[in-house]
Amino acid sequence: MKRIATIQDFSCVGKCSLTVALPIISAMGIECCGIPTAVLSNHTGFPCFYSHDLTDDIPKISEQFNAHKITFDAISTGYIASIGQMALIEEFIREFRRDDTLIFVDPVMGDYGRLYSQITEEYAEKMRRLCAHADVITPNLTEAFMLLGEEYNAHADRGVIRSLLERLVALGAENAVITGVQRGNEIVCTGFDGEKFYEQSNTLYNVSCSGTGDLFSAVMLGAMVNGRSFAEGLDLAVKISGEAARLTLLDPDRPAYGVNFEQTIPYLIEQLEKRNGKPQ
Ligand code: PXL
Repeated sequence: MKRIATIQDFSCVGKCSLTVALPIISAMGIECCGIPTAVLSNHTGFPCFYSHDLTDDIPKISEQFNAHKITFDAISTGYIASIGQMALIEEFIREFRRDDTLIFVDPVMGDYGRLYSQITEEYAEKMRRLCAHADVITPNLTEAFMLLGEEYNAHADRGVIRSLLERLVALGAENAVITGVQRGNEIVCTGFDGEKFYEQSNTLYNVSCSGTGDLFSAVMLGAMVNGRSFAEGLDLAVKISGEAARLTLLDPDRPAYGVNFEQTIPYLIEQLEKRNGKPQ
């Protein structure tokens, strides 16, 4: 079985990060080793939250992984709780990266032109460095502008997106995706592999909730670890996050609690079976 190490926070309430990545990657038939960067009572989108930073635990966890000779087919990162963790995560990647290990960085920093609580310019600078080590990065539009040190522009057209992608790849990542760009009544994700652009769109559902980007990344990562190409991973991730947005909108519970990924899992399995054939 393939094995992924994913480094992001554990938020007890408000579906995002590990509580989304673990079930999704498991449903894709991959072992998921979650390394928590922090434990939060609830994600930072709530008016207040309790956060217990786990920076000092990261080297102790990797020491044990080394002692047990644990290897990973991919290492991914999501929300990183503090700047001090960036260097430790870079160190983790250096230690556990083999020639064929996929490094997948979701530079979680903000959305809709606004940065999440606790994210600073210095944080963005460190995130830029982390992205340079990656095979795939998946910023949303806010994060793409932030990585490039540019002012946010919500009305980025296709030309602007392509130019951002070219400059993101020039930062050092092999492949980049800009997720969740609104164009009319569609939501568009565009990928760039250094040569070709790949555009995938879905119906725009008028719902804003935490975890949609984390779900997108988990699906794309899982698909690529299962041997799918960058373009195939992008296609699947757009389909699954679109369906999750549709189901979240139908859910009478407050979307502040996060994306309805749970009821999207049967659709994910259906899409995987369509692509791979049913397991015997
Ligand atoms: O989904 C992004 C995310 C992840 N983790 C935490 C967050 C957020 C967005 O608000 O607060 C803790």
